[in-house]
Amino acid sequence: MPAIVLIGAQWGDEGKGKATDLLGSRVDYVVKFNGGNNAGHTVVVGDEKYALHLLPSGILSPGVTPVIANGVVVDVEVLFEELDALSGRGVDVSRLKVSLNAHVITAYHRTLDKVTERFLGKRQIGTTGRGIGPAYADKINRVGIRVQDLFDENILRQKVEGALDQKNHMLVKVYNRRAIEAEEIVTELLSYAERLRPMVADTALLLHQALNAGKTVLFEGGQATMLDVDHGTYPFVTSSNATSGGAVTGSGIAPNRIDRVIAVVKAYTTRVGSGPFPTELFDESGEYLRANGFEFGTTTGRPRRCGWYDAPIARYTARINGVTDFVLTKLDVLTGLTEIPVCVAYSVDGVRVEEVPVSQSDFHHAIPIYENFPGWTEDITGVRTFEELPQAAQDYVLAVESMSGSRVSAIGVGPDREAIVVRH
Ligand code: 2SA
Ligand code: GDP
Ligand code: MG
Repeated sequence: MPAIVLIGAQWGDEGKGKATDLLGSRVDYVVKFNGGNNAGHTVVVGDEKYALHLLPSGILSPGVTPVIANGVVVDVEVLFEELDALSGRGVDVSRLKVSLNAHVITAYHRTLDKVTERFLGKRQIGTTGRGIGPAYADKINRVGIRVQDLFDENILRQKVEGALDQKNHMLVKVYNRRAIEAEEIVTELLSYAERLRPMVADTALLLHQALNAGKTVLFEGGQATMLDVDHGTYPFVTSSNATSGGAVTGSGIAPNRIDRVIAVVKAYTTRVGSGPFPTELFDESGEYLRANGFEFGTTTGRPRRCGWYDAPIARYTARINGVTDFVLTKLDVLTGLTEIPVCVAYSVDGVRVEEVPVSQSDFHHAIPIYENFPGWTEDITGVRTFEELPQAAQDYVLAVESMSGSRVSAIGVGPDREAIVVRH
């Protein structure tokens, strides 16, 4: 199993951090290939709780080499803060490698993210405000700053001046803000170079050589399929490819090297930020899921919107990503419900639809068609085999599996590292 891609199946926060951490002891490299410090992964190890944003979750496993690949946008200050916080808690962070081709998030990206959101008013995306969208926009516009630019003062100055030309015009004329001085940005970025130097590498080559040497590499997706800039609920998405294809372009390894695609899917659904969400609940059931599942953003602390499991979304995820295995998380959060509805299809303008509609307005209008499953009351957090689960919980998992287009290989039954039932 040399190359494994692990991605989110829904709108994020499915428990990818925990799933990666679980596989961590069996892999040699963990690679972050998209997004930046908008991600939030919570991993619980014994009594210790770690919240990771920019660093891949694999950093917590001794012996693993964590890699920040070319597809990531890096806020270097945040990178140093996370590294310091982890080493302060005794985690060895010395093996981290950062791609020379990764793009850098600067102060002007963070400013633009915030002012643009404010300007959008009712139409705002609900971004994390970390500068992610503006940094990717610069990458696509070919005015981005890459990690390698921090090691060449002349080039860096030219690039920052070029990037700020248009932005300052916008900031002053459209947003009524002060212009940003290129020299301030250059000085800040140059101050990172020395500390960054030992970490930087041609990570595409490094990973190629690792795979050739028979090493196991885990590609850890940030955000999720429904937040993917191409395949998600555009424009209410993040600005990167969070699907399995993003692991290829975001790391420089070839598609035919991928052996397995694991999608992490919650036993219900959550979303933070704006955008369509057919199974969203506005009643006490939604409150129940939020309270029991502790559904608050790891990065921003925002309450997450909660709803029932959406099987068309799981099938869509299976198709777009080539999912070989699902990890179904947070089954324990459903304990205590008398009845558990599952969305099996949608009704769009009175017509039954089995697939996620490609039209944005159809998806906005999609009304879930539910099938109800009996709940259970037994505490399942200590369960470690499928057969030990209450019959109703087993039936729920089997029903969800049969609707979702791939096998359920593991089931999360609690936040702890060990709280998992492995089936395959
Ligand atoms: P951005 O900041 O440009 O990526 O925001 C665009 C949309 O992507 C959503 N998004 C996320 N959704 C779920 N979890 C994310 N990470 C944090 C977490 C979120 C937090 O793990 O809890 O702490 O609030 C994440 N990152 C981006 C975002 O809500 C926008 O809808
Ligand atoms: P990620 O962004 O996909 O890594 O997920 P987050 O870390 O943002 O959110 C998932 C939350 O669920 C974290 O607080 C995890 O500790 C927690 N979690 C993961 N798996 C389980 C599970 O099976 N049961 C419960 N109750 N919590 C879980
Ligand atoms: Mg998260």
